[in-house]
Order: sequence, then structure tokens, then C-alpha cells
Amino acid sequence: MAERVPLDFEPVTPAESAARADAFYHEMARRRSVRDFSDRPVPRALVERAIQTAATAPSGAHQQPWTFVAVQDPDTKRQIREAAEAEERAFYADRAPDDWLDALAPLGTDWQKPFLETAPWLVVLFAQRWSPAGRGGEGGAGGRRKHYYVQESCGIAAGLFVAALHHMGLATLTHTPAPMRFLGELLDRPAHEAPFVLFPVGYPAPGATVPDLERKGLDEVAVWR
Ligand code: IYR
Repeated sequence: MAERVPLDFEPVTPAESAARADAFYHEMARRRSVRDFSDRPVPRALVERAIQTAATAPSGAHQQPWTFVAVQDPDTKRQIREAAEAEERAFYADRAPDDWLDALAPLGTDWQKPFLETAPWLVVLFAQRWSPAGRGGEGGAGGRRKHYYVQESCGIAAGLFVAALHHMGLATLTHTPAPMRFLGELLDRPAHEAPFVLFPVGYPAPGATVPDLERKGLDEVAVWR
């Protein structure tokens, strides 16, 4: 068992809680998924902070089963765009069933993914399905330490990453070209890491537009008993 230390917990008055609740909600409610990016550079320090924030996520058995690969190199971004567009072309032309294409229609997406080159950073979150034994001390030589709740843990980390970027005034998109195995190959990731989400990170292009969508209201998403 790990040694125990006092919880670092900041007491907040009820009035301050209410004010923070409103401010955070309104801030997050302004977030939109962006597909039109400017090429304006983003300092690496901001991307580092967003990754550090994402990596505060709770995880199964505190195994922190994530790796964030931050890509800035234009040549690597171009290879990612080419591979993703090849998959997306096949998706939109043949692979996607009609009901999936119907569900996507309001978003106006197609196979073209220029943002994969325009955005100054592509951050790919890889989920570690297991870790090589020896790290953390468990397991024998050449063995594997199983990770628990990998999808859930990485999903929460992805959410915190999105929130952190929005909070610092940057835009992103949860992009999941399918299949995304090419990302592991292009980015040279080990076999125990599977691509989970690709996030273009940057500033919206001047004049960027988004679909006019509404979020479900509280009554549609919450049930009280
Ligand atoms: N991966 C494709 C299709 C797509 C699928 C879903 I679900 C979306 O919410 C959006 C797009 C693409 O990126 O175009």
C-alpha cells in the first residue's frame, strides 16, 4: 500500500461555489469543435500544460494508461493527413453505412482533412492496453502488466485535454479517422499502445464557421430520483 498523506483540499464558500459553477459552465458551453484552423503558431509550453492537465485524470488503478504524442513537424503532419484522407475517402465512398452518413450530414464533413496540416500541432492520444513488466516493479522479465479501464481512463483524460485547451483560448477537434492504426506506424509507437483520439490544436481560422447545433437541455440529459 502507498504511504498516505493529508488531502490537499481547498474549502470554498457556497457563494463562491455557485459563482465558479456558473462561470465554468458558461465557459465550457462556448466550446465548439473546430475544423477550420489558422496556421498561427502555438507555443509548445501551452501544449505541454494541456497534456499535463489531461494527465491529471483519474485512471484505473492509477495506471495512467496514456501517451500523448505532440506532432509539429510539417512532414509528419503531411504524412498523417495523407493517410487519414485515404481512410476517410474509403469511409465516405463505400465503408460508411447510409444511416451513419445521415447522422453526419448536419456536420457537413467530408473526406478532406486540411486541418491535419494547417493546425500547428497534432496531438495523438494513445491508450496503453498494457505496460511492459518491469516498469513499476511488477511482473517478470518480458511480461505484461495488464491495465484496467483503459477506455474510460483515456476518455476522461481526453475530456480534460479538451477543457484545458478551451480554457487557454485554443481550439481543438476530437478526430478519429477509422481505422487509425496508421498513426501507430507513422509515429513509431510500441505494440501495447493503440491510437485513441487525434486532436488538431491551434487557433480557429479567421472567419471560421461551425454548424448551428444546439446542446440537449438539462431535462434531456439528467434524471433525478
Ligand atoms: N471520421 C470521419 C467521420 C466522422 C465520424 C463521426 I461519429 C463524427 O462525429 C465526425 C466525422 C471524419 O472525420 O470525417
